[in-house]
Amino acid sequence: MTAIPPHLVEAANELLAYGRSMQREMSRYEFGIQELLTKLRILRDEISLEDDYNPIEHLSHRVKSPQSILEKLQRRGLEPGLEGVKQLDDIAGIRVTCSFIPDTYRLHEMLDAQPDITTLHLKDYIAEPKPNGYRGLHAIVETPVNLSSGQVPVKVEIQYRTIAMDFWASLEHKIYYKYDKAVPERLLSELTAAATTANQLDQRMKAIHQEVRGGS
Ligand code: 0O2
Repeated sequence: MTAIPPHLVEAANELLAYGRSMQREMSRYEFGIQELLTKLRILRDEISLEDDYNPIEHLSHRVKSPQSILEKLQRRGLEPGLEGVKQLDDIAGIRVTCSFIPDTYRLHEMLDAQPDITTLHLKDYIAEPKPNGYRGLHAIVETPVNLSSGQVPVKVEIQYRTIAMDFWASLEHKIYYKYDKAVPERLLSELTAAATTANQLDQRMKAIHQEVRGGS
């Protein structure tokens, strides 16, 4: 049997070590997500109990896929590697789908008020939608995760949307990929108009809800 040349063994070991550190880094994002999901579930259950009202319709989460990470690193002109990854804010993501617009702000404020959460960046695409009509409240937050080796801060992007905002964004996302990002102009205008309709629905549902609950 021919011996494997030492430089190849060394290269393989380096690759394995790199893979392990990448895996360790990615697992931290998953732990950060779990910490925040627990906080959001506690808020949901407490509000349900106190106010007899559930402000969260749906919670979903994801760690960005390697392909999506590579694409973003390329777009930003960052090195494809651990250092580049650390510069991205949305490797870990949670989506909070709420019933009504005020719930999105309320939940963000409640999380932000917790002592172990720091909001690093807030983008209010509800007050100022994107030109295509996209709406949502995006918060990049940092939370500590306690590992066996000590505490590490983890960044997570939380997107708060109403059901109507989420419905619109899901369809827009599907259309965008179906047309490989070259969506016909007519469909783009239709989508922007549909975003206005979704916003009108949100406003009307909010008004009805507030009337039913006596303005609370
Ligand atoms: P995924 O699969 O959801 O992670 P960038 O990410 O570089 O475009 P930035 O400033 O980092 O820009 O992020 P921004 O503007 O806060 O929004 C990023 C995320 O918000 C997107 O993530 C989408 O989830 C959502 N989003 C923003 N704009 C739109 C939009 O016009 N339509 C839809 N459907 N979603 C949008 P990713 O990384 O694109 O994808």
